[in-house]
Amino acid sequence: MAYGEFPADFRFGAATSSLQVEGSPRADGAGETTWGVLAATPGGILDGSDFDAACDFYRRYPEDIALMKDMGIDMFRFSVNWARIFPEGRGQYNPRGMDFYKHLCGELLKNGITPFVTLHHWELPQALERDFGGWRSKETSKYFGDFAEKVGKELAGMVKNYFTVNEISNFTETCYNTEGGYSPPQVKCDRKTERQCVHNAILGHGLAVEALRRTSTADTEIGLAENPGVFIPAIETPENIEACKKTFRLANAAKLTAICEGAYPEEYLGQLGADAPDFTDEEMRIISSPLDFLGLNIYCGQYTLANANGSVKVLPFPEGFPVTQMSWGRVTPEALYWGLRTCAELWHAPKYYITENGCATADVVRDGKVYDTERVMFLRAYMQNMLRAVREGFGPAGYFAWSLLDNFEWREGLSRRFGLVRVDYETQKRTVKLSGEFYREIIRTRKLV
Ligand code: PNW
Repeated sequence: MAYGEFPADFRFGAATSSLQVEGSPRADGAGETTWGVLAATPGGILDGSDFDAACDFYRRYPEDIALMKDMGIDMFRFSVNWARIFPEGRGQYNPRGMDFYKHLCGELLKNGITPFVTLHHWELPQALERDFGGWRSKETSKYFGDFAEKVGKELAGMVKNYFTVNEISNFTETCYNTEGGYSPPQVKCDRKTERQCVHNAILGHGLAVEALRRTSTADTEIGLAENPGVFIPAIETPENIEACKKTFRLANAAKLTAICEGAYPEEYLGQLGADAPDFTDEEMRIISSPLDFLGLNIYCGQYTLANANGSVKVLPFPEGFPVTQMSWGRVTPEALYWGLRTCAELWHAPKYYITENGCATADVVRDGKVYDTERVMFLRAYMQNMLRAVREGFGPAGYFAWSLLDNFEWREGLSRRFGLVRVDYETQKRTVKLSGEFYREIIRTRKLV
C-alpha cells in the first residue's frame, strides 16, 4: 500500500452526542437530566448558554444526514438520551422518545450511512440521581442494563453497532469527587464513594453488554468508547516504550484494564486500601463480558521518558507548543498511534475504532467561508499517526471525527466549536468549513491529501 493510503475496507465517520446537538431536551415526554438541572442553575454553564436549541438536530436531522452523505461520511455515531426513553430512568417507557431514534436510524439507513449508537453519553435521568444517588448506587447500573435491553429490542434490525458508555471518567470521577465535582451532579463525596461510582459505571457497562447480546441480532457488534490517558515515549527506545505500556495499564486500571482483564490490578487495589470499591467476583465476570471492539476517543497524550524503576517521567509541556482552545487541548498527534498500539499490545481486542478525534478552534467567518487551517493541520497530523498504526498492523477499522457540527460543549456551552461544519446558532445555518472539505477529499480519494 502506498504511503498515505487507507485500506480498502477502512471506514470514515462523524460523531455527535444527544444533548450536544439535539435541542428540544424535554420534547415528546422526555424527562429531566442531571445536565438539565445544571443548565438551569446560575453559573452552571460558563458562558450562560443552554442546550434548549443546540443544533436543533432533533428537527433538522434529515438535512444534516444529507450533508453527511454529500461529504461521503458512511458511519454516524450518535447517542440516545436515556431520559427520552425512560423519563424517570426506569419504569414507565416513553415510546415517543424512542420514535425519534427510530426515525433517525431509518433516515441514516435510507442514505447508506451506518448508525453507531452510544447508550450513555453523560446525561443521567435526574430521577435516578434524586432517588438513588446516581452512579453512587448499583441501582443505576442495573437500570442502565434495563435501558440497554429496551433500546436493543426496539432498534433490533436497524442498529448493528453499539457503544455502551462514553468516557467513564467524565460521568463519574468528574461528577462525584472529594472536591465537589466539575460536572453535574457536582457531588462532594469521600474517596471510596468516588471509586465506587467508577466501579458501578463499569458494572453498568457489563450489564448493558449482556442485555444487548440478549436482545440484538447475532451480527450486532458491541464495545464502549473510552478516552484512556495516553503516554507517548518521547524517544522510542525499548525502555521508554515498556514504561509507557506499564503506566498506561495502571492509569486506566479502574476502567479499560478492569474491563479487558476482568480484574483490578493488585497495585490499584493496594494503593486504595480501605478506599477500594466494593465488588464481587460475579460483578467482575459481568464487567469483562467479551467485546467486539474498543472505541478510543483520542485528543491528547503526554510525552514521557522512563525512570530507572520502570515508571515514567512526564515531561513538561513546552510553552509555545501548539494548543487548541480547550485547557487540555495539547496538540500531540503521536497520541493516536500510541493509544492504538498500547491497547493492541496489552489487550488484543478483536477490533478498534477511533471514536472521537478533533479540536476546538476560534473560527471566523470571512465572505461566508471558514478557513480553519489549524483544524486541517491537526487532523492531518493525527491521521498520519493513525496510518502509521495501519502500516504496522494495528490500525482501526474506522475513524470518527469529533464532531460533525459545532455543538454544545458541556460546561463551556456554545463557546467552543469542534465541528467540520459551522453552525450559526442564530439562524441554524450550516457552513462546511475548510476542514470539512479536507475530510471530504480524504474520503473521496481514500488518501491523506
Ligand atoms: C469528549 N480531556 O470529552 C466528549 O466525548 C465529547 O462529548 C466532547 O464534546 C469532546 O470530547 C470535546 O471535549 C473530553 O480532558 C473531555 O482530555 C475531556 C478530555 C477529552 C475529551
